[in-house]
Amino acid sequence: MKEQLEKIRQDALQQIESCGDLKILDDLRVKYLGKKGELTAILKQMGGLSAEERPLVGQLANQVRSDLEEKLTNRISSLKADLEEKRLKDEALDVTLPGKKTELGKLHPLTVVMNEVKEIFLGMGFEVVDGPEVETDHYCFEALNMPPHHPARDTQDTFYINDNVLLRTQTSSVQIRTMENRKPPIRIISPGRVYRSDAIDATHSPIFHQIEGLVIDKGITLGDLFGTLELLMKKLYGNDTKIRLRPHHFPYTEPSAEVDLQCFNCGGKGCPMCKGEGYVELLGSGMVHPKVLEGCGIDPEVYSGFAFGIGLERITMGRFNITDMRMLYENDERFLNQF
Ligand code: 2U9
Repeated sequence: MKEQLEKIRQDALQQIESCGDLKILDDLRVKYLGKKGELTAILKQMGGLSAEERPLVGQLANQVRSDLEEKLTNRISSLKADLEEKRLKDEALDVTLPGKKTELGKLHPLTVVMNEVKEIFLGMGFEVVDGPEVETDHYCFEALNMPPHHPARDTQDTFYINDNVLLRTQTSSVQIRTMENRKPPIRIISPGRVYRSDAIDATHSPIFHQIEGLVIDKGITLGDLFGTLELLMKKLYGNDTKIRLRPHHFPYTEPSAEVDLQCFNCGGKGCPMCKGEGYVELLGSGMVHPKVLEGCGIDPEVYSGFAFGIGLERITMGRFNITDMRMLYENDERFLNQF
């Protein structure tokens, strides 16, 4: 039995000394010192010893137990000290290092201009109204005085989902929905995403943004349209900004007019920047067509109104001197960080 005790002591001390893991150390403690451990198993055999041997073997067994407990305790303390030292080293924080700069996000240039235009119209007492992007033929074409065979309905211009459902080509559908549901006076803008079946290039995108405006009341004139758009342009481009109305045709307005911005570079004389025109086309507008009013239950003999449509990308590209529309959609931080 003495030999067994000596063997346990040697084996256990050697395993404890070479162990680098607290969990394994605990397993060794259970293996040798636990209730069902190897040392306990030997002590259970002491009943068979003679009266002379029993005290000697008992003393040796107690010595082995205290040796192993001392070794275990020291080894556990040493491992814990090593772990603590490693933790302190790993988590060491050099407080003299400069702080990590928090990158602040920025608004996209389209959002900047969209917000500016919204603020200008809110300041004029307009309300911002939203509506569905998936529209029906009625709200996109029919109610805008574009009968079934009108070219604007051609599939190459419009994303049709089925014969009657499509992606809106302009936010005019929101104006129609508003006119159907409200009595004049109406003074709204409807900003938002619109869709045209165009190939993407430097000046076209199948998805782009519009801001349309609509004013319906008694006695609204072309002068009100001009004054509103002139104020918009002055607020966007500065007080010296000049605009002109140029006759045009849209099915949903009569009379219709393109609105041109006087060239900043030549003051209207004509230069390479404005291709000799002296003006740059910026948006479309007109007096709401009586058929459109009637279609929404508004009596054109009592009420009149004007409407306009602004392409947000065009305004934004002009504002920030962006030459390729695709840059606005590529999410390239090298481009976007300039604004
Ligand atoms: C209703 C009646 C009339 C909105 C109008 C334009 C002229 C126009 C274009 C500008 C650039 C679309 O984004 S764009 O390609 N829009 O030229 N839009 S008048 O006329 C309306 C709107 C709603 C009920």
